[in-house]
Amino acid sequence: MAEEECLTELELAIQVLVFNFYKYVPRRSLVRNKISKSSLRKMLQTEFPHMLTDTGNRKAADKLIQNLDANHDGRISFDEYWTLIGGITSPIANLIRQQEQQNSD
Ligand SMILES: [Ca+2]
Repeated sequence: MAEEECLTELELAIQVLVFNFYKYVPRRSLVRNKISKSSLRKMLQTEFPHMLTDTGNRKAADKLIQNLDANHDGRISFDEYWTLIGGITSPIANLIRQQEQQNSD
């Protein structure tokens, strides 16, 4: 990997997203590369306080986590985590598109 100072803002952002996943994978289960549902709940509350404001609501968080666990193995894989990132970014993309449309009117 190139020196960090050489990375673009986008590359750094991607690194942050990847590192964030591994921050919540317990060291002893690194091989399995999966996060437990309780760790994901902690991640939602700690890392997304502005974007996922409903996660304090345990029922809403449980429903989100259940939906993310696509293969129903009770754990969150990197791919399933990435679905969460996609779900968070897509409304932001829509908002930017709307603002740009309004600005061009
Ligand atoms: Ca899973």
